[in-house]
Amino acid sequence: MAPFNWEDPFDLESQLTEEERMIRDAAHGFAQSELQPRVIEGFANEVDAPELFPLMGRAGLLGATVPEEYGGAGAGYVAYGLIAREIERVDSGYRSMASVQSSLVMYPIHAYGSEEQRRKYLPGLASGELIGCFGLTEPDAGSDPAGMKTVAKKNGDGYVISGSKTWISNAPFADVFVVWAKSEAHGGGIRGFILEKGMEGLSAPKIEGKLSLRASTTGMIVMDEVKVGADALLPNVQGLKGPFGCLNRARYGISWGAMGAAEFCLHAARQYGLDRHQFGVPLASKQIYQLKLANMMSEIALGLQGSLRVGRLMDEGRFAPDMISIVKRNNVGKALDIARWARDMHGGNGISGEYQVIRHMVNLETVNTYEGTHDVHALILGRAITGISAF
Ligand code: TGC
Ligand code: FAD
Repeated sequence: MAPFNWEDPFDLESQLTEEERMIRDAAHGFAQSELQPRVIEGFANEVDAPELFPLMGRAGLLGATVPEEYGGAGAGYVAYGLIAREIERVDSGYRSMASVQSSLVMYPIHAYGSEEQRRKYLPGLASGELIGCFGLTEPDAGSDPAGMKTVAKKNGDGYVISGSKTWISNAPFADVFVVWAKSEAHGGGIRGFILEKGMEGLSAPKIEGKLSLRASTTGMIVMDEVKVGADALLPNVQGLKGPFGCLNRARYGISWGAMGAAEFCLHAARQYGLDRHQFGVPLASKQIYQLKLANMMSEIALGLQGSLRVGRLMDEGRFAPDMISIVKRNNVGKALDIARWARDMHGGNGISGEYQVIRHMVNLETVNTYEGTHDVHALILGRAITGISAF
C-alpha cells in the first residue's frame, strides 16, 4: 500500500516529467519570493505593477509554449499550466497578467502572425520588456463576441480601425495591442490586428475601483480612426476561430491557476483549524470542519487530474475545445466554492486582507466570469451533448 499525502492525493508529482518539475519549482520560487511580498498591498491599493513583466520574463514564465528561437521556453502545455498554478496560488490578478501575455498575445502572434511580426514582437514579449493586451470584449459584445462593432476599413495599403474594447487586462500600460475587428476589406470577417502604444487615435484608459482582481490593471481600448499599415494584420487566421484559438490556451491555463488559488485556501483553512481553539479544542477536531477540508482536498485532487489530462492531450495535439470548457468551468467553480468555505472557516479573521482567503474569493468571481462565463461554458457543453445551440 502506498502512503497517502493530503497535499498531493493522487501523486501528481510522479506524473510530471523532470523538466516539468523544474519549471514548476522555479515558478513556485519566483511567485513566493517576488509576488507574495507585494500582493496584500498591491490588492489593497490597486497598484499598477508593469515592473513585474521583466521580472517574470527573466524567470522564464512568459511564453512557456513559444519556441526558444522567439524567446519562449519551448515547453509544453503541462508546464504552462504548472506556471499558472504557482502564480495564482499567490493571486489570480498576477496570473491574469502573465496568461494574457503568453496565451492571448504571444500565442496569436506566433500562430497567426507573419515571420516579421514574430521576430519583431515575440522576443520583447518573452523578456517582459514589451507588455501585451488582447482586445475582444466590447461594451455591447461580451459573451457574444460575434456582435462586435469595432471595424477596420481599407486605407490605401493599410487599414483604419475604429471602435472600443472594454475590460481589457494590461491595456493601460500595454505596448502591444492584439485587437479583433470586423474587416470591410475581408467581407466583414473578423480579423486580428497588432496596434502599438502611441499610435494616433489609440488610448487605453484605466477602469478604476474594481473590487475583484485589484492587483491586475484593467482598462478600455479606445480606437478613434487608428491608421495602421498592411503589416499590422495577422495574416494567417480569419473568423472567430482566431480569438477562440487563443482563448483555448488561456482557459486551459486558468483551469490550473484556479486550483492553485484553491490549494492556498485549503492550506490556510487547515492551518487555521489546527491553530485556533474554541470550546477547548482545535477547530480542526470538529467533524463539520473536517468535512469541509475533505471536500476541498477532493475537488482539488480531481480538478488537477482533469487539467493534467487535458494538458497531455494538448501536447499530443489531440484536444477538443469542449474538454477545456469542462476544466475551466468546473475548476473555477469549485475553486470559488473552496475559497468561500475557507473564508467561512476563518471566522471573522476571514474577512481580513491579512489572512488572504477573501482576496482569493473575490478574485475568483472575476475568473468565473472572464474567458467565457460559468454559464456560457455550460451552454458550450450542452451544445456538445445535445447538438442544439442554446446561446
Ligand atoms: P460559433 O458559431 O460556436 O463559432 C464560430 C467559429 O469559431 C470556431 N470556434 C472555435 N475555434 C477554436 N476554438 C474554440 N474554442 C472555438 N469555438 C468556436 C467555430 O468552429 C466557428 O468557426 P468557423 O470556421 O465555422 O466560422 O460561435 P458563436 O458566435 O455561436 O459563439 C459561441 C460562444 C458563445 C461559445 C462564444 O462566443 C464564446 O465562447 N463566448 C465567450 C466569450 C469569451 O470567452 N470572451 C473572452 C474575452 S477575453 C478574456 O476574457 C480575457 S481575460 C484574461 C485574463 O485577464 O486572464
Ligand atoms: P454578459 O455577456 O453581458 O453576461 C452577463 C450574464 O449573462 C452572465 O451571467 C452570463 O453568463 C449571462 N449570459 C450571457 N449570455 C447568455 C446566454 N446566451 N444564455 C444564458 N446566460 C447568458 N475581455 C477581453 O477581451 N480581454 C481581456 O483582457 C479581458 N480581461 C478582463 C478582466 C476582467 C477583470 C474582467 C471582469 C473581464 C475581462 N474581460 C476581458 C471581459 C470578459 O471576457 C467578459 O466580461 C465576459 O466574457 C462576459 O461578458 P460580459 O461582461 O459582457 O457579460
